Amino acid sequence: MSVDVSLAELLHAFVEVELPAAGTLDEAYACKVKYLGKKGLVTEVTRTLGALPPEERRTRGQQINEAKASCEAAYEARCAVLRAQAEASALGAFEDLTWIATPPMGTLHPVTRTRRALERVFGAMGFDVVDGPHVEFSRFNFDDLNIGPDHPARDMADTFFVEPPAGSRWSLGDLVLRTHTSPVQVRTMMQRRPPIRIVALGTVFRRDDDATHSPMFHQIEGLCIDERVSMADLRATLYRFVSAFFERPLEVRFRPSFFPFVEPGAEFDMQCPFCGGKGCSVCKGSGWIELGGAGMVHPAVFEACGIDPERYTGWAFGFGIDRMAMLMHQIHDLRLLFENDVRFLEQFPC
Ligand code: FA5
Repeated sequence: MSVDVSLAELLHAFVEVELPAAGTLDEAYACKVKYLGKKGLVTEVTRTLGALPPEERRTRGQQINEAKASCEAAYEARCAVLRAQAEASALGAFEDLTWIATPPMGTLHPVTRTRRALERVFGAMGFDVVDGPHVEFSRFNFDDLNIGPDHPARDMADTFFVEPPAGSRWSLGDLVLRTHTSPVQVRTMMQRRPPIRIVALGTVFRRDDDATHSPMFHQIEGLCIDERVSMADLRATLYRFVSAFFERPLEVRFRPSFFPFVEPGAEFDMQCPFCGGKGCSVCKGSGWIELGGAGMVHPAVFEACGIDPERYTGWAFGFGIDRMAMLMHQIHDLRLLFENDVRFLEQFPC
């Protein structure tokens, strides 16, 4: 806006200094009167117009009108702020007499909700939900799953070993915090005879710690054993699961991979439930989301568990529950799930 210096100074004093200093609506109004009232400072400037030559009068008049409009706008804006402040402090002073009757409600943790949803879907598909201990025998966690003594997963760098109680018959190295839910496969095969159709969900532990890896996390394991069970059944089951879980038909694909306890082994992806496979920010444009590992139960595992590999075949799969919760709730850092910050957790009301 083009105004001469004195008009500019008046404008500055009103808009930048006196109006912001007004702490109440009354003070703001007094300030307005001082500048824009009948005897106000800006109005005084208007009175000088008559003494000007006609050609200057026009330009000057326009400048004064613009200055007045700016003052009015600044006044309205300041009043809006003061009104909001007055309202907020009136609310703050208000005592909510119903508060005692409505204490804050707890909600289920997003991982618990995801875990229960998984149990519901697999339960409806005919799977028994079974459990296993967190402190596990190395034998069940590794050996019986065909993970040999030299396998890198056994390394102290990956596994939390548990010191056996003094005087027990176990030596250091015999007990671990389970590194996956797959030892529940072993326990189940040792306890039950086929046909077997179970899922095991629970906490697992690894020496891992970053935005996508936690030292304590959750997995789900699926196991199906019967005569003539095939990789095609596995794929159909995973297809039915993801479609039921996300309530829309979603494709599943396998990529060849290696896990010592399955042969053949695969990693499996599902079509992105957010874009239906077209590509979006969640699936990073690929249309697919990695879920976990799967494959046909290795004959060596059957033998270790006393199941006849000539008669039975089986498949197994496993994936991370926390990653599924992150996907469902669009959480980008896994660690948020375990920091127990109420401000984060209360964003997931039941
Ligand atoms: C396994 O743990 C196999 N037991 C899965 C399996 C079961 C394969 C049956 C074949 C047959 P993996 O190490 O890839 O596989 O872990 C499976 C999933 O757990 C991963 O896809 C990932 O979603 C999740 N996961 C792995 N490490 C972490 C971690 N540190 N924090 C959070 N999630 C993790």
